[in-house]
Amino acid sequence: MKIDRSILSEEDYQKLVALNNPKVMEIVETYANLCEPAKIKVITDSPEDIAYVRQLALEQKEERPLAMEGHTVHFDGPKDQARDKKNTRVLLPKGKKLSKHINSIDREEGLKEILGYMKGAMKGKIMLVRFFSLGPKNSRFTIPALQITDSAYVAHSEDLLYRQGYEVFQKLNGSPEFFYFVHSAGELDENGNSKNIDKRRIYIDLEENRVFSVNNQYAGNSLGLKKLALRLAINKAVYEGWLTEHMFIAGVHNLDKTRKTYFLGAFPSGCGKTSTAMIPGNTIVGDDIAYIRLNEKNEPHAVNIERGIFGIIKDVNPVDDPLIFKVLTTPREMIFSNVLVHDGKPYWTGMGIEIPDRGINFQGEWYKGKKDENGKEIPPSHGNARYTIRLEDLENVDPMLHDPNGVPMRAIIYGGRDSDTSVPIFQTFSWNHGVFIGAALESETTAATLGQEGVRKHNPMANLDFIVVPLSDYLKAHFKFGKKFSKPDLVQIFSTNYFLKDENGKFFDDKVDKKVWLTWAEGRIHGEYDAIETPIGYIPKYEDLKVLFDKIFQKEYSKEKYEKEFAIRITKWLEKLNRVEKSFESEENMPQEFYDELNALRNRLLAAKEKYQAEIIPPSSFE
Ligand code: SPV
Ligand code: MN
Repeated sequence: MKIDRSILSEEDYQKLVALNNPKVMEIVETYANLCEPAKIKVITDSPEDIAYVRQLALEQKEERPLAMEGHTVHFDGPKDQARDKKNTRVLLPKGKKLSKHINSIDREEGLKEILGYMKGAMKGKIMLVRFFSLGPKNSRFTIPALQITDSAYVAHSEDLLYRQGYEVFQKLNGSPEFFYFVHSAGELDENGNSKNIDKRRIYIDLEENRVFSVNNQYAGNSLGLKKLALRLAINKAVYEGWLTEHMFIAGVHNLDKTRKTYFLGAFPSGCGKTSTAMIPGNTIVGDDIAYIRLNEKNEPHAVNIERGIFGIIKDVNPVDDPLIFKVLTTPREMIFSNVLVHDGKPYWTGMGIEIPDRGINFQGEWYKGKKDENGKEIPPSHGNARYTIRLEDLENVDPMLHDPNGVPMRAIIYGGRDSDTSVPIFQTFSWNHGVFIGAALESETTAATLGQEGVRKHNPMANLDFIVVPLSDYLKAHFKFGKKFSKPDLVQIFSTNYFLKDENGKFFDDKVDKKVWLTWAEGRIHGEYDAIETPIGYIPKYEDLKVLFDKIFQKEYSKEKYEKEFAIRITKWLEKLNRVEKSFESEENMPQEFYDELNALRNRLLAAKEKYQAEIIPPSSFE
């Protein structure tokens, strides 16, 4: 190893040697020499090594202790509060092409740029070398992952969110088959935040299954295992015949708790994915990223590649999210990020108690009415402030979380933030119809990415930010996957919309109402309810929803409301189809199934418009 041995202790060196993996050695050597850290620390799965990282985050002031035992807070810089889509690019080798929706840069040019930014980026800092397992260990789903970072916050977060994997690397027997991530927060300012935000870059190198990330700290940009690994895994899955999705996994229970059916669901960031996975009465396997593979009987199974939640904290309160709220307010190891801190206690918007009018937040010293440089009032906590916890800390964690075989997938939900087009829930007619509905997903933007909020954007499978292959290849992989199932109807695909508004601009539904839609969907899979066939798919019958609202919430559900929210808005749907068609217009080699489904849906809508001579058709018309 050609490395300055004064920065690597014999003990740490031996931890690397024990892996007997030439590629690991080469990577550590390369990036130690490039980034020039003052010290290299190799972290195994041992409790002492794990504790070292936790302690280092405090010593380096990347995290500060809060009053409650185990709780810490981390602040990202004012301009580093969400994923940076603009500066996240796929390194594109000469001659390769990608969709216009996917940011890319010539591979050689990009490598030169980002490795240039990484040169000497760890001067005076400690380079941490960490090993993880994406997915349960000892499983055909497992992908080993190596993280190099100079941020103890990044390494600590990953410890809460992922399964430790030094042991997995030991079992690799020297194989070079793993993902790796090199991150540096870069030069830091007096608050410990990345200084050169204009040089923030996240570059994805599919040729080498690696991602470089520099001059940032926000987890969605910095943590290799999270959205950076998601991108590498999508590429791997699409060409190997399985799926990597931006999906939660949950066990949906029927009301008398005699049955559990596993649902997966894709929602754009900030659109109810975690809260759907956390519906009371159900169990959670994961809230963000799933790998889905067929077993030997051609039945799809899914695993959560994570073991924790990096969740949006806004509006987490004892009424809407009692189980998460309890975790956030009791002693345990966990990290708050970008909340307001006053007297050692964390506060956030929508927590259900009064927030103090001063404290420390992501902008530093904060007081009520304080304005930013553009004269805009600074909120006490950022809209994308988050908590990082382990799933096992939740009472409703599913017992199959670490099962190496995953859980059987029986349903998928696609849902976006849609104020005026689709109904609260419908069931698609087939796998292909469902894939089309996923591909046609649109959503109004939220605080989870930098940029304006509330703009309608096309977001296929809620995965667009992470798709690094031509969209046509990605969709083909979906259509193909369903064809292999042992039975064509093994998986049912549903669409939800929690954000539909009435004529006065008010949400039709309460947040908690999603339990009714999910309970209905679970029943549909087991043949419990009849449904109404409409041009967009099967919708629930009023009588069934009335009973469910009564049983679950002892709430009256009026026929009048049902007729309004489940009306088929023909014109709005046709407009949506036009937008989606246009969005895919420039894609080459689109799968025929996509156009078959698009045309069939459009024709069904037009036929209904003709038959009922109306633009908005209430559900009773279709009965
Ligand atoms: C998301 O934005 O989809 C998240 C949080 O899950 S992040 O880590 O920023 O991706
Ligand atoms: Mn996500």
